[in-house]
Amino acid sequence: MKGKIAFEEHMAIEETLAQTKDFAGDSGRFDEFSNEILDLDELRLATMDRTGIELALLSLNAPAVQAILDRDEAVAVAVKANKRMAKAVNDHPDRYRALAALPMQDPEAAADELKRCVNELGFKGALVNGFTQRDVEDSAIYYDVAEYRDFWAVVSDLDVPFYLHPRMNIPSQSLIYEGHPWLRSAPWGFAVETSTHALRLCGSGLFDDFPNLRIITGHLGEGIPFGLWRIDARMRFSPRGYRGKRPLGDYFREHFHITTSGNFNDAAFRCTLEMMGADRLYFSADYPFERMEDAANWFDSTPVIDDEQRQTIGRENAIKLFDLDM
Ligand code: GRE
Ligand code: ZN
Repeated sequence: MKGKIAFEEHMAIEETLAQTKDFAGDSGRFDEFSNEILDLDELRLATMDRTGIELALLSLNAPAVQAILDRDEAVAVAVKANKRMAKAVNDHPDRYRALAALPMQDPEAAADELKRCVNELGFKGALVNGFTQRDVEDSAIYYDVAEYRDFWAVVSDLDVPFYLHPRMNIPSQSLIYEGHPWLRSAPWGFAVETSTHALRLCGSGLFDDFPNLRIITGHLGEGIPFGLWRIDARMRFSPRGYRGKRPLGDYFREHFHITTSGNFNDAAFRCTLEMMGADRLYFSADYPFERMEDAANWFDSTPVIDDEQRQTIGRENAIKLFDLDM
């Protein structure tokens, strides 16, 4: 399919590149991977051309800003990354838009940077890599807590989507993975971490306060669509501490938007489609952690959807979600 729009497509800057080294595959591949994640010109555009991706919304790699302990440094790195993305959009206005990196260490600074990116640079939303650390390594702050309500008010006012992207949990919260480092990372731990954060948002009353908030999760919803019925079923018996006014599934179906990034599987896609509906699903690749070719070859031929739904999920839904001028 031509004309696809993808929006979990990562770039890096010098300051954040090294963090991706462990994820690039064997060490021999890091040079190639570095080229791919740093390049925002011919290499990436040629791959998009080959795979029918017309437009990519760029975002910074993970965990990047969210793992910086010092507030001022976090602001500086976010600003620098956003500047790089703004340049790419400016250089290739038909091929790129951008999602802002945000210094969540300081909710007010994060809100200000989002305002600046949206109002002055034309960014289409934010992509944040899970919880933020702050001041000390052993910290993990989730965005359902009270100090982020004013931040969410700004997201709501701007009316732009917020992509909640995975990161790895901190060691002190990873005892369950002891002796199995692979479990802590992209194959499993990313989804546990990110889905739990998403459920915290749902259970905090956030969406009662801000009924227009739109949260995006990748990887076909980080496992939540598969578990959604059971969450609501069991919540009737153990709702302790749940602060939403309505069943959790209502919030998830109304406020969450889900991409195919890095999860190119018919069975999981069928489940997500059935739980969320075709108007909540979007194509994305997760380049360069995934190959655009793998994402596109699967999406373009999956028998789970017909060609009309392929247009909707591959393109039209994204135009609406981000109010794109195309
Ligand atoms: C991602 O961006 O989704 C990602 C990483 C690192 C490893 C795998 C992966 O940031 O999917
Ligand atoms: Zn990603």
